[in-house]
Amino acid sequence: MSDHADHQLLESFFESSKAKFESEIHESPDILNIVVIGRVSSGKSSLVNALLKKTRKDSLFKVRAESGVTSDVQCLKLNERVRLIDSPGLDDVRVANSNATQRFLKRIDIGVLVVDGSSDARQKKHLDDLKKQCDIVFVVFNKIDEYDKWKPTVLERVIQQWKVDLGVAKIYPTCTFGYDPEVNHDMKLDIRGVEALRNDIEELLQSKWQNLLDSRSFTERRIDAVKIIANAMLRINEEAFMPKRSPYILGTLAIAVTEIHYLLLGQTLSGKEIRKRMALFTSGDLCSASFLWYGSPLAPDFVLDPITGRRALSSSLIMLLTFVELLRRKLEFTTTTVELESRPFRASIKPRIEDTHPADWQEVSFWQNLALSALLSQGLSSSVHKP
Ligand SMILES: Nc1nc2c(ncn2[C@@H]2O[C@H](COP(=O)(O)OP(=O)(O)OP(=O)(O)O)[C@@H](O)[C@H]2O)c(=O)[nH]1
Ligand SMILES: [Mg+2]
Repeated sequence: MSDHADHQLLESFFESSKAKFESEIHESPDILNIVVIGRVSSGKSSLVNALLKKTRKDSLFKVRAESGVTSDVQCLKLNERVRLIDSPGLDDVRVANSNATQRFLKRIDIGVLVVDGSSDARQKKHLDDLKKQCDIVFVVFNKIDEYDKWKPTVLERVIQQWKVDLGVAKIYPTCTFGYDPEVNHDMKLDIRGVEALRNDIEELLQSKWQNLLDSRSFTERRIDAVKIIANAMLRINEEAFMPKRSPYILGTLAIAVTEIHYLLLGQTLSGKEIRKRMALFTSGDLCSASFLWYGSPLAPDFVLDPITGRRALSSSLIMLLTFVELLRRKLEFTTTTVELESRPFRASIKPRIEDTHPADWQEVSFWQNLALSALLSQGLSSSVHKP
């Protein structure tokens, strides 16, 4: 990780001086969206101000006693990786406000659902909608000051009822009173419970963000991995149609595997480790690769064998792609993982090589395109962004 990234990681996301409003929300796989949603006037904008440690004077999000104050999704970029978004109330009588939030529900990584008052069925629906879009939802029970005049057990019972009705184990009781500029000036800000929520969101962000960093730096290194694979494949294309091809191909594969390992993990592998891992590709369903070890018994010296030549190409490419995928996903190298992770490559690579003319195999761009598209479709189908 770079010094810059280290520094950013230590910084509180909610205290970032670089925070700025964005007029448009661009979709980006590298940015985490934290969205605060909830019923109209539940205190969403107040909560966002409180999370950002704002005072009444420098509050960023408008707070008023009337309902429907926030009429559009408002987005604040906390840093290069995290956005905090305030949304118009759900169930707003102004349907357009509510719709703006409904549309936005699709792009959420972390949801904060704000509820207040007594439990009601609509909130369960909002929670279910939110859960469909993101793995993590913090439920906040706001306006606890409204229970100050009652015995503490009343608040406890109300929160317990919310927990049961929403089916959640944890609810953050908060107060975010005082951001409305029209409150009496002698009234102090009351932001009880917000710190506990902020700490838990920050903790989660650190770990989620680390995952994002990992996947982003993988994205940057993937292109170098593709170059290593394409160059190895060019060489193997020459070797695959040579008699007694095996030691040459194996040598080329071993070099490529070592380079890929170093590129992705920053560590070298011993010759023994390399052989052990490559041998995994000769067992089970992958025995088609075993020809690599022995050469084709049908191909005496100086007789070219196009069928095993082709097979050597596809098996080699599948092996290299599987190596990248196992390293990216930090999986152990076992017969099972090799078998599983190579399966989609086997399905896609073999026909792509069968259907092309041998002249194509002499082009580095052919191998680059093939490797990149295989890795991309594999990356999209696995859940690297979700810890
Ligand atoms: N008593 C009490 N009032 C609060 C609290 N938090 C917010 N309010 C008040 O509730 C009203 C609505 O607050 P907002 O923060 O604007 O609520 P919102 O959910 O953003 O509202 P919309 O954007 O209109 O959906 C304001 O009058 C706030 O002062 C709280 O913890 N306790
Ligand atoms: Mg609001």
